[in-house]
Amino acid sequence: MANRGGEDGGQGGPSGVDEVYADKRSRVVDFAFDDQVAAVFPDMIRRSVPGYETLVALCGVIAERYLQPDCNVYDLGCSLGAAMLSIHGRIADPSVRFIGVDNSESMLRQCRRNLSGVIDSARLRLVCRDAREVAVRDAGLVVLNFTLQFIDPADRLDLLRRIHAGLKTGGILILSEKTRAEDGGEAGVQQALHDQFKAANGYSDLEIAQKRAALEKVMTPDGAATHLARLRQAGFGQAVQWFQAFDFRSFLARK
Ligand code: GEK
Repeated sequence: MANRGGEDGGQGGPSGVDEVYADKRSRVVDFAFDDQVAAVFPDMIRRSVPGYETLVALCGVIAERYLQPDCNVYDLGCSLGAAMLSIHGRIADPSVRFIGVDNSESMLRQCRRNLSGVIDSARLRLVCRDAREVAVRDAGLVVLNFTLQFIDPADRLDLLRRIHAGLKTGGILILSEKTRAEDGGEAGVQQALHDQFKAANGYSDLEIAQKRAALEKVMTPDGAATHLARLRQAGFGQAVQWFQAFDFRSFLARK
């Protein structure tokens, strides 16, 4: 991950508008969650991930249904804290604690600003660390929203096993990912629809192409069947897909 927003980096637009890939680059470097991305991230993810706002809001509803008292809520790859804000908005119980983890200092700095004054600091811990190195304990809910896809595929099962081990009985994992259609024909349709979604949100063909090139080496999506099989292998007796918008899906797994 080499893009530090300098050298051949693009622009953060006015008031948080994503223009990171708007200008032609002589060389597209690997995507990184740096200061430039953190400054425009809410706009970037809303315009790039179909259904993102709905999915985040529904995380709060799911928490309301399943969360037990006196437990930890982990958000691994929390970015700016959207899922924690959604869950906190639905869960008034002061015995529930929030632990946000992200390995990008830039993202976590902005997350801290977003959450301070909203979630009581005594109930909130923000940790700058690799999700693979975090000990999960007494968890009622673990959120992995669009994070596993950035983790080395060889490490994914082990991470899910550790999450399963750290969940209380009855605790849940919400796993949201861009998925890869396993059928070649469907893959083409899904990619065309995703491109259409981004174009409808004002991204140019150049922006779409440069962003895709930047993500190529750092993001590795799996198929939906692979996710469900891996969740079961990790020990989750129950795992279902509860959401889909084009190729973006979310799974709910219960211990
Ligand atoms: C949201 N969940 O708004 N360990 C910890 N964090 C990581 C790792 C890792 N190994 N790899 C990447 N990240 C958020 C959106 S964005 C998804 C998640 C996207 C972090 C990375 O720094 C970034 O903040 C986040 O995972 C992925 O619902 O932009 O497509």
